[in-house]
Amino acid sequence: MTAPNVGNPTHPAVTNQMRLPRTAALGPGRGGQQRLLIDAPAGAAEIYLHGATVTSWVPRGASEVIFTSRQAVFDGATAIRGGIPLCLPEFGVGINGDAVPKHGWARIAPWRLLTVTTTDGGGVRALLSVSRDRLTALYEVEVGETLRLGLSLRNEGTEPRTVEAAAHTYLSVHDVTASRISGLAGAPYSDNLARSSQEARHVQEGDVTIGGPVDRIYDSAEPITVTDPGHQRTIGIDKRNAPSTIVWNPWSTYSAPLPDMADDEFPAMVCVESGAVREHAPTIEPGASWSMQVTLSVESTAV
Ligand code: TA6
Repeated sequence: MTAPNVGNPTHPAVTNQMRLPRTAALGPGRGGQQRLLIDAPAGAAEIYLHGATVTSWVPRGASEVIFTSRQAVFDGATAIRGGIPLCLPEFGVGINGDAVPKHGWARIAPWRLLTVTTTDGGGVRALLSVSRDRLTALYEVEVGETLRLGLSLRNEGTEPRTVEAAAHTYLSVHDVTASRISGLAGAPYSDNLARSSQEARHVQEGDVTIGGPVDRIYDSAEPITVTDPGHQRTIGIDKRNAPSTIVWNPWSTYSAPLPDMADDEFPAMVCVESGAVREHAPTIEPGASWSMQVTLSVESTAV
């Protein structure tokens, strides 16, 4: 996938004039929110324009890969609980610890759908964009046997700008306690659940397994594999220019207070997020762009 060109000022289409391929439809989804529904030979997906949130991806012949809570709120204001929200231009409370809204404005902004086209591999490619505060984001979502995400940011301002970005990918797993997350062995990480910053720094030993709340930011750009034995599959995550990997499961401890997540859902999800956050946040010069790519894939382990 080539990075979308955010330098091109002539965006070709607005939503209501766009021609869609026969494998895509734009209309009201949950809560009446605008949703692009894709049902192509290579895979199906749903993308809400609210936050450009991909809430479903089903490669052809496979089952749902993305977790979205049945209690997620679709009101055009609240961040969608699940899917692949985009944290931008801050991750969490940001580098200075005081960012509002949490995870940045882009995940709760109405994105514009610019184009929807078919791909050679029997899939569909959607291009979305949002601009605010002298930052323009272009987001290319290519739905097929793999799910390819390309985020490109352009600094339209006159000063250099440091921006955090992450694809907050909620993966659907059969039983999180049976999953293993490989690819992070040896990576340093910061534990957001540590009592103090002195206790927060660790180095990952072996695979990550989950038997309680986990909320960690790893310094790692390595490809990740998540085993999902109950669904007889492994999920792969490959990235380019995404030096941070975040792993999150709230467990019952932190999911119970969340009104938009049911109490029995935490075992069926794990977030393995790809981005560039904290000390890895890129500084973008005026007029310059920065981009990252994330590719999800699924391999069956059924015998
Ligand atoms: O990516 C992990 C994290 O930053 C956690 O700290 C946790 O709060 C999670 O995201 C969800 O955040 P949200 O604002 O969607 O409730």
